[in-house]
Amino acid sequence: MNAHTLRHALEAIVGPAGIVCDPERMASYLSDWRNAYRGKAALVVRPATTGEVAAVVRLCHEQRIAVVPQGGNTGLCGGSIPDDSGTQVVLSLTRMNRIREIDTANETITVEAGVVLQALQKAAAGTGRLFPLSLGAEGSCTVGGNLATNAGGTAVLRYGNMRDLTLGLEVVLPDGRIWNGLRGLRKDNTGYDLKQLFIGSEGTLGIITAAVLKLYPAVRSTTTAWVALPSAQAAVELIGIIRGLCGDRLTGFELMSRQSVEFVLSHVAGCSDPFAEPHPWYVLIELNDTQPDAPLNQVLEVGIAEALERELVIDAVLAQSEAQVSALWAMREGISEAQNHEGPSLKHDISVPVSSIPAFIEAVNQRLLEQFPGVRIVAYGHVGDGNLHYNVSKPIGSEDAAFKARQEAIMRVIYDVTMDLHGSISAEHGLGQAKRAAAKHYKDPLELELMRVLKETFDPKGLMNPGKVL
Ligand code: FAD
Ligand code: 2HG
Ligand code: ZN
Repeated sequence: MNAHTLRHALEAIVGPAGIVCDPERMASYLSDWRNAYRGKAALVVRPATTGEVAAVVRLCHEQRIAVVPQGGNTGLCGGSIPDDSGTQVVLSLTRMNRIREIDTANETITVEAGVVLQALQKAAAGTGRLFPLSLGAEGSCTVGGNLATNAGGTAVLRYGNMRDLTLGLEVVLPDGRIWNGLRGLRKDNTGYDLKQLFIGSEGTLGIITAAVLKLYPAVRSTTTAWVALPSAQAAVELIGIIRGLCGDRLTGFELMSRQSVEFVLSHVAGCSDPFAEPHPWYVLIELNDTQPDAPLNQVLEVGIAEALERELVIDAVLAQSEAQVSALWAMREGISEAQNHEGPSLKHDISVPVSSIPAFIEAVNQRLLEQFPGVRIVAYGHVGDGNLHYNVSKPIGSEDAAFKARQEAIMRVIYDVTMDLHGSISAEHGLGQAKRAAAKHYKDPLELELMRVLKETFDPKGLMNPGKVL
């Protein structure tokens, strides 16, 4: 089928509003927001219903055309970007943006894959409930992308990641059949849990078109603190103290190195250092409660007082207003963007057991600075989940190209230590195209073999997001 015939066949399914084929309008679908990944496509198709997705996928299956699912295109591993053959079809889910049902008695919400995370949060809030997934890209990323990457974010400590928040899925399979698994059941032991195969599969097993997600009671009290620490080890001890006092009211515990904060102070408008002096490490702590006027400040103050006594904390401020809460979170959420202003950011989204975080940082810092003098280490992240974004920026004054040439060697140092500490080379961003080769190198061969068996079973023609994950 030539490009002209393909366009007409797809247009007959989705109508003219569902086709993007002029180069200017296609551009935003063909590269990511950092411009780190770029591709070409035959065209972009934007179906508006599950039936249309199924018909598009069926046609592509018959014609052996590869399909690249795309949501908000905020992913950090190039998973939603086509290759450079110009033959693949990008299937954007953004027109599938309906909230299908809110069942308050069952505490569930059924949404289509193209619903933007922030719109989902607002719909939940409108019923006095919470949808807890929260991340920096929430104004643009979609539920389908969150599911396909098993997104994490800043509230995983209390509520879990996307896997934990999902009860049912509707999926268009690679041959165009529709699997209706939209069940809102909290208990269902009728064999293998198929939805979990699609969650985190990054569009390689099928296209998620809708989901039944869990709702939680709205948060009515919040306390937020910005705390300076002498070391990462102190952060690990502090989280133990705070969790012991607060239990699951501890919602966020985000670690940031001084370098991370300095980048934000230099590049993100309106941010200012809460302390007069610089300190080696910071954590942003958030406690939530469903009770109004819960005494969270007092509990946190008790924890911080104990930590001060044990010299685990240097200084701390508790936010006194909504504006201060937002300002502290803006510092944390601004790191990713701020780092882009300092040249290429080599991203390493690793996890190790929480207890191994200090050993990880010490070993990698030492090896990197020995082997690559002057590199700037931007280590931060969801330390309560054992998840660090151990990103690296080039030495001041050096060339981007020279730095990028060292990418592989830098990555090896970081991933070798990660594996020594029984960790993972992707905690929450997935593999996409960025970490496909690394996964082949570092993942257990038996696990890879089983993944390949699954891929071949679901997608024997290899048409679903080829070149990603495996
Ligand atoms: P896309 O980028 O469009 O796609 C991501 C992957 O999912 C691709 O492989 C794509 O093919 C596949 N896909 C998309 N939709 C579907 C579908 N309907 N069916 C099947 N496959 C599909 N991630 C975190 O986990 N935690 C964070 O804290 C976090 N913070 C971020 C902060 C910033 C500033 C940015 C830019 C990104 C951040 N991310 C984070 C990464 C990203 O936002 C998430 O991975 C998000 O879940 C991707 O959603 P998306 O709709 O943009 O997906
Ligand atoms: C975060 O936690 C995101 O801010 C983005 O996962 C991390 O840009 C990154 O490396
Ligand atoms: Zn993150």
